[in-house]
Amino acid sequence: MSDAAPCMWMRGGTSKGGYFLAGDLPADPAARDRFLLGVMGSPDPRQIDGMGGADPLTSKVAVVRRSRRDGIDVDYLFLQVFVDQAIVTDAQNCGNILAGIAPFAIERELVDAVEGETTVSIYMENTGQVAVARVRTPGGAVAYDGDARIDGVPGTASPVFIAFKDTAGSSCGALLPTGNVVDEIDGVAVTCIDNGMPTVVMRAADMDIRGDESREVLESDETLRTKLESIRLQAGPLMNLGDVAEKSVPKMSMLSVPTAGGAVSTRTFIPHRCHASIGVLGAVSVATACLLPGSVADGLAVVPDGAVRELDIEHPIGATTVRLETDAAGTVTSAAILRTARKLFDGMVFAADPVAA
Ligand code: NQM
Repeated sequence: MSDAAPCMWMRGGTSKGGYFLAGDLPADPAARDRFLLGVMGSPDPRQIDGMGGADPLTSKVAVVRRSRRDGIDVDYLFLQVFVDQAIVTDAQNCGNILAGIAPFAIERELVDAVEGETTVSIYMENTGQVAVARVRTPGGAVAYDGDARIDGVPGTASPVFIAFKDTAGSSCGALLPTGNVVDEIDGVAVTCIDNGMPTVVMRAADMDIRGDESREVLESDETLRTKLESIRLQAGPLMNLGDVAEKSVPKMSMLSVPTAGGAVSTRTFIPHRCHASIGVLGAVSVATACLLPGSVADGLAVVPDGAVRELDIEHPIGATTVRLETDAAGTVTSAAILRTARKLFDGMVFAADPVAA
């Protein structure tokens, strides 16, 4: 096993991680995962011997290759490296790390930059869907500075516009994988939905919280965490995800009335830590639930009318705006989101041996 590889560290949206060309990593998935555990310094709650930031949001990896698929520029595989367990999982997508894929692909010359703006079509290997990203490329080089702002990231940066199509049932096979708009698990009404991210949506009040608590308060609530995990382990098989004990899906999103003029307020566990904000595809899935008559969001969410609807999904540090397009029947047909990304480091990354760690 190699103990070093070329790597670019990037912030993608409100997450951060290592971006690799597929050819720079061991081809065998077990050897690759072992190497990546060493890169991040996992398993260790502090990830002190690696690059991970002791948080699932900063312990992420993108593996990128030139695509052989028609009309697709690059293939992107997302890997979540657990912080305190020796687990690397491809069981979910990540729309935040996705924000760095087009810049990375241009930097690594997988895609030629066009003067002004470059469009990159990305096949998301985890779920077999396509995202199209647009990035600023003045003078044929990626611009990182700009005036776009996203909640959860200080300052401004160059915009990355991302559009998704056909995300319904990305991992679960259907938008509503249980066949129901609402199910009851442990006496709690839940909407199990997958519009890009398998998510169990429930009302905060039904989980005995207000819904406006901080990440720290919720993470220290052992009763809440135990209830959430019990519901999650039962929801996994119902959502066609099988045994989810060692998977990072489904996410658990608790809703309450919006407090800042948005569509709905959220607190989301991903699944064992509370998200500092909310994931991109997690927000798309929650926003989609808000449009479903009879879902647990019905009566809580404030939803605009029209074929194109912008929903601000409020979270602990602001809001994530999701733009949904719907057909005549009100079914969501596509989603779009604004992110930013930044190159942080480019060089060789060195990995400790995770077994010795
Ligand atoms: O939902 C965190 C993140 C994510 C995932 C998580 C994401 C998405 O914020 O598309 O971006 O839910 O594990 O990076």
